[in-house]
Amino acid sequence: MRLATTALALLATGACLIGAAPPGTAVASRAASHTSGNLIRNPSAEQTTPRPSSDGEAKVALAHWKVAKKDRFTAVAYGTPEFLAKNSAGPGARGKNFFAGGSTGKTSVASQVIALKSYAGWIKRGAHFSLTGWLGGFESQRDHAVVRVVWLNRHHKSLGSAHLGPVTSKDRGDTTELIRQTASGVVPRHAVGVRVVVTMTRYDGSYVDGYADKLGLVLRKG
Ligand SMILES: [Ca+2]
Repeated sequence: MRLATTALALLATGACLIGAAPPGTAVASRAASHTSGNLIRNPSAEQTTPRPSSDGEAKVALAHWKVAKKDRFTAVAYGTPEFLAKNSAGPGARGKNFFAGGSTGKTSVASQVIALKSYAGWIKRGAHFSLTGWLGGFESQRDHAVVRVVWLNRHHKSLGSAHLGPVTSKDRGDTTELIRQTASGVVPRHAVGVRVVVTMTRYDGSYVDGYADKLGLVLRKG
């Protein structure tokens, strides 16, 4: 009897502790559950096979990104000569690599499609999105990067889009660097997916010097 009473008391204490989380904790976890976290996979060009070449010229495979065979879209390591330096203006916690257009061609494109099924409830009631990324290029060359999100309905047709960039050589003051860009809005109500497309375009030189890193797409409950 005595044991049973103690067990019950412990159970009651346990239940009480679970129910009595500090107010700050409860607020924080509620807020966190109202945002999706970054939906873009391999958003910072860190997952590559193999590692970027020492001259930045080789095409490496980027996990989760689709790149056409003819395209040279790739990842380049910070600090590669004639590219972004490790201390070039750009994002903090940038990792080792950034996205680049690659060694030849006029344009280079990488894309990925993200299913939004888990957020159907939010989207129906008007979810907000925030698209962020760091874009740039090389010295005075006009090559640039654009990041576009295209909202897709269940027939895979576009419901609208938003984009970042381009950041021009003038924006960069003819410096090799990355500048943060943002876009936001409301997710179209019939969206069941979103295609993220990174396009690098060359105007000068032979390398497609559109650069990008640390891309983010976050949904927020409306
Ligand atoms: Ca990176």
